[in-house]
Amino acid sequence: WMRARWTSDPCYSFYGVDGSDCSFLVYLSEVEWFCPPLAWRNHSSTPSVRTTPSSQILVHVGFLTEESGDVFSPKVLKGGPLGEMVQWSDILAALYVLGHDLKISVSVKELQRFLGVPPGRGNCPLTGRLPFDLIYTDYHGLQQMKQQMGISLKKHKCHIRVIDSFGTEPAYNHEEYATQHNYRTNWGYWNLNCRQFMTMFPHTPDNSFMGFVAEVMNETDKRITRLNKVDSMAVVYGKEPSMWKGKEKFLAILHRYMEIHGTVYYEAQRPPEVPAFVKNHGLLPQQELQQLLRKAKLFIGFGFPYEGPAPLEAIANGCIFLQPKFQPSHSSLNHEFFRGKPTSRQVSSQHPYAQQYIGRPHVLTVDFNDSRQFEDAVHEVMRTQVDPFLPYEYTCEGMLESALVWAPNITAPACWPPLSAMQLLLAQEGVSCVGSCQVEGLICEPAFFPFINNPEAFTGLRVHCEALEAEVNHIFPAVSVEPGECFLQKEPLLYSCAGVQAKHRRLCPCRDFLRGQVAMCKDCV
Ligand code: U2F
Repeated sequence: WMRARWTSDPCYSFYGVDGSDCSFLVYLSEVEWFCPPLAWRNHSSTPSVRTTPSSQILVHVGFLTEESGDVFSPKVLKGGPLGEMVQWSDILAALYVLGHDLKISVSVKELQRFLGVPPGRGNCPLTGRLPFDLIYTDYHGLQQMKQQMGISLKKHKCHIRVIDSFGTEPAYNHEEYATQHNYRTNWGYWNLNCRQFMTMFPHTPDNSFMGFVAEVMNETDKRITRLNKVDSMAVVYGKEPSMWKGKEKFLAILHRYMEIHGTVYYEAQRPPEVPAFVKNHGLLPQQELQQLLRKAKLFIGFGFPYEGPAPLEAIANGCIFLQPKFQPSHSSLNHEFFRGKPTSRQVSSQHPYAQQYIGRPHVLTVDFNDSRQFEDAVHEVMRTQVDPFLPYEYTCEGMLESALVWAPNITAPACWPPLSAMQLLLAQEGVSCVGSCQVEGLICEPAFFPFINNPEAFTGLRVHCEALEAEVNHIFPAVSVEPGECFLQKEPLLYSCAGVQAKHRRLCPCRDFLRGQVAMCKDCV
């Protein structure tokens, strides 16, 4: 059986990143799992996390720079995306609390200064060492770093972490493979290790799950909230008028039973185009939005925005989240919003995390086109009593705990996740490892792929191989249905939980996870 040892470099648990200053050792005969003190959960009070040496970290927020076309910042106070802002502030807070030394840049000028690139001299290789242990950025920032650092970006790429809300799958990330197999998109093909992409929700385990924080109530506030809940009060999820367009039919049904509130941005001269029966508060400051959610019973989404923080905040404030099921699922293949995003992920509802990881009684996911189903759901909301709820991974402690995984002190070798957590499965034909592990109540763990990419793994699953070959394909290791040909993975960057293809059964390394903390397994704590 293969066993591994990690070197103490920034790619501590990343495999096979070539042409960079990272190295990863795999030994066949030796095992050494290094366990950092993850005694977090055993602490009766908040543990001190400032006990390890700090890392020098640059946080370059690309989407806020003028040079990225300023697509976000002018809109944030007018109903535009705030979800990313929520996540960036929590990343900064988490890294700071973990004791790291932070520098923050929101312009290319600052980026140049921090990297030591002389002004006006972009696209030059950096001379000397990179002045940071890690750089957190986004796709806009990555592009800017490439312009500034030229070919030395490749050399230092292991030090980069990319905040990527919707995720990047391995097939889209591998430049040559993406180009040859039609996976090339606007954003992908950086040849990073996919664990370097960090998502807002645990979309595909090929990426790292970073999350954000929503506020939890203390017991007194929970009691008061329970007493003050108004069963017939609904808040609509949508701070831009466009999010309400074409939803008149649902609003009319809802209005038969509930008082409808909105937080739609508007300018004094031009009130928003929402029906007159809606009580619109305008875009609210966080605190006031929380108060509104504490009174409301229902938080209702009409399909957009996808996968934002607000539904978790609403559920944490004791609301039930009612959302549309997407049939068929939305994805980069059939929906404008996802087109060009480096993922084939099938988005089954407005908020798949809420649907899959939270569910009833806090989350109702129904077909809105079926008026009967919709109306039944509204009735269910009104008669169901729920307590405020927040999955642990979105609490302060939970985010810090998973931050020990995604932002460990890089001088400390990691033990995560221990191989003892692995459960190997043979997927059904045409099913991904994400899906196969999920059916068993498990999660696919890409860090285990190197350990199952061998003939013994097929034998262990009682797969009889007529032939065995190693090839470059994002669904391998796998076995073809006919005539039982087994394939190993030749390119470690293409190990993929998400990959799927008809006529093949994939070998899937799954692991268990803690309820409410998907980054952790039972043996991890
Ligand atoms: C998502 O971004 P959004 O900004 O549209 O996400 P939301 O869930 O609507 O809200 C983000 C934050 O805005 C806050 C709310 C959330 O913390 O409490 N807020 C507020 O302070 N006052 C108000 O009146 C209403 C909301 C998503 F996160 C991104 O991944 C997507 O790219 C984006 C697509 O547009 O949607």
